[in-house]
Amino acid sequence: MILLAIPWMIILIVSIGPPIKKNLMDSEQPRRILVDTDVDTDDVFALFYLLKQNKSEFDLQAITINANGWSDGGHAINHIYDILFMMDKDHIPVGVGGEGGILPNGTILPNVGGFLPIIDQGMSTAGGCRYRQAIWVGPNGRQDINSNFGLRKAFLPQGGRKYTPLEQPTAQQVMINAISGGPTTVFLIGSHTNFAIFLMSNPHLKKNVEHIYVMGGAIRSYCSNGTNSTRSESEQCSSIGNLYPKESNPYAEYNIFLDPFAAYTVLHSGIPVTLIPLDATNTIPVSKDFFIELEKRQNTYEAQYCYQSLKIIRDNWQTDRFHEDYDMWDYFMVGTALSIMRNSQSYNGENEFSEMEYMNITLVTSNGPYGISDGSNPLIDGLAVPKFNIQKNGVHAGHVQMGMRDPFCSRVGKGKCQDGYMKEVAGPEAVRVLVATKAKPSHDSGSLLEKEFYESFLDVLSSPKADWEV
Ligand SMILES: [Ca+2]
Repeated sequence: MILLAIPWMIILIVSIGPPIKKNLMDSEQPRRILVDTDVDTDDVFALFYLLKQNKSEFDLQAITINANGWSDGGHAINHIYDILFMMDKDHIPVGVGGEGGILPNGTILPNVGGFLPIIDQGMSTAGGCRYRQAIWVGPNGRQDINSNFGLRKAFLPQGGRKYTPLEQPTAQQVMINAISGGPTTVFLIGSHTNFAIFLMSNPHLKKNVEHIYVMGGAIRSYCSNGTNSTRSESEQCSSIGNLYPKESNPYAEYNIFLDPFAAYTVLHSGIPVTLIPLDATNTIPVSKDFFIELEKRQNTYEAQYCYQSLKIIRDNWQTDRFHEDYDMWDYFMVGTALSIMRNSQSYNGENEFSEMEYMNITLVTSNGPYGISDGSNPLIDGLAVPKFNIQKNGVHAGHVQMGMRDPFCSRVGKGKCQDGYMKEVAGPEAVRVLVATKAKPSHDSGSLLEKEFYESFLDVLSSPKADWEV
């Protein structure tokens, strides 16, 4: 019996050999990443954290810019180019927007995207910017973000790459090139316009998108009294979102509100999504202890740029609650995502920095009653066949918020708009996503820094150039 068993053992070993070897080889490949960003200050810190990782582990393939958020296209590109030049990463392609449009029948013309939410894209990139009205133009808004309070030109070195209108690679082309190259993980840290248009235009490339990590949304966000609420409690909170002013829509978070239909398209794409919403980022503000420690650790240009940026924001903060209210939005998402990716055997998102939980959610894109055309919704208004074949009486066919002071949304009592609300639901409309709920405390009980990610961010930012970069 023993002799008879030996050939079978050999066959077994031979047959299981190659797959194990292949897995080992796969795990040695760098993880390919694409970042779509609106180039706010926290996006820059997120890029620092990502680009200072070992390239043989995490390899940033491309950056695309959604220019319907906190910064304008040309400024945003030059900001990114200067950062990449400072970090010796000039090889990374950068794309933004593009001309074109989406026809009334839903046909997406080439190279469209980035300047308007999908719902408003016609034959040009000019429009009412209904959602972008949530972002004010002057000080503390786009004016400051575009220039990073003047620090961009004062601090960053300028390389050879500059924004050139009409010659700039488009976001869509850069996404196609990067994602065609192999399995790619996508980080969305602004509105979802570019990536939703990519998915709608290139269904054959969907298989190359391994996973999507999103900073955005508010699900069970903290109430103003500081307690982490359950859903039923959150509905009693005055606001779970972070729009300003909040009277018209107390539910939405900026990134999602800037293009709810795009975010719905991404969430319901069938690609696995992990979400880092306000629920989690509210628990990791730029604390006073972190700020003091950052000031002490200024041995790299990245740490200096980060500190000087935060100091300007703190010094201009309109209340004395900067250290409680200014959170680590996009860089906490990138930190959590990379930690999850390092733990790729885990299905529950185990990571160093954040508690995680599965939730069943969908995304609100319009407000009931559905199917009544009131002139607010270009997906249905005046069209015999609704755009993108949406249902005439379905969830996309209601009133769409027209602006921050839309009378429909500001009605007393019911009628508060929910465009961009990431809502927990049951049934077929729900998508099961992994959600970050709370930043983890520091592993080191003796540390002055309360959260684990504070320490990691400081370590990464203050680390000198490694051997592989020299
Ligand atoms: Ca952002």
